[in-house]
Amino acid sequence: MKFRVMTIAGALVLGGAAAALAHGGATGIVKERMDAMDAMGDVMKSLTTIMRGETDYDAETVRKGAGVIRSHSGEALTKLFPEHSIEGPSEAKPEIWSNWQEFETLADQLDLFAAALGKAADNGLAHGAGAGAMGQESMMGGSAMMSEGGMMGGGSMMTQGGMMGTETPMADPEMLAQMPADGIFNMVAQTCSACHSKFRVEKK
Ligand code: HEC
Ligand SMILES: [Cu+2]
Repeated sequence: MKFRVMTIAGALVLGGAAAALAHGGATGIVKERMDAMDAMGDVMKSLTTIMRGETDYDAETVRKGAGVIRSHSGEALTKLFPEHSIEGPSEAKPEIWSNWQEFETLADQLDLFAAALGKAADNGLAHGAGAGAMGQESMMGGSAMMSEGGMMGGGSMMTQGGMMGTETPMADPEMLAQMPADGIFNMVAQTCSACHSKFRVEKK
């Protein structure tokens, strides 16, 4: 008994140390934004299993997750990046501040897509609940709409590549809210990646 308690306590301490190490001992605003990013990472992880059909579809979970992402996007995100705040273990690139407009646009895009995901939560998956294999396929393809043919009612929405380009105009929120949840989820995920590939140092 005593041993077991000690083991749990030990695990807790180790867990804490691992978390601190993961952030490389970051403090202040750098730690704050890492924590915010991690919170979004956790949401994306749990929503991924839903979008792939590996977990039962639950609109409320999707809505809540979208809300968490939204709370860390837009201005909430950009205000965690005061000019040249690259102390210690930060993986932020200096390009953030020489391309601030683009960085801001991506943060706003995340807000837009997260809001749309919240609204689209009730739409469910493109191929219906339980279509695991298909869901997976759409995750991989990065575009659920592709295989939906005319569902989105127009070719322009299909070419997501163009749409995710940072200079492209924002999509119409009403239109986004009509999308299957996994489709808009992919757009959220692509926004994370777009910003990371440009503004975050690659992990060694
Ligand atoms: C507008 C740009 C931008 C967007 C959008 C963005 N990130 Fe980040 N993210 C960053 C930057 C920059 C860093 C590096 C921050 C640092 O180390 O100082 C980062 C770091 C992270 C980290 C590592 C945190 C750590 O502990 O060091 C995770 C996880 C992460 N982001 C997840 C996400 C997820 C998930 C999304 C989308 C839901 C997302 N990010 C959207 C810019 C962005
Ligand atoms: Cu970290």
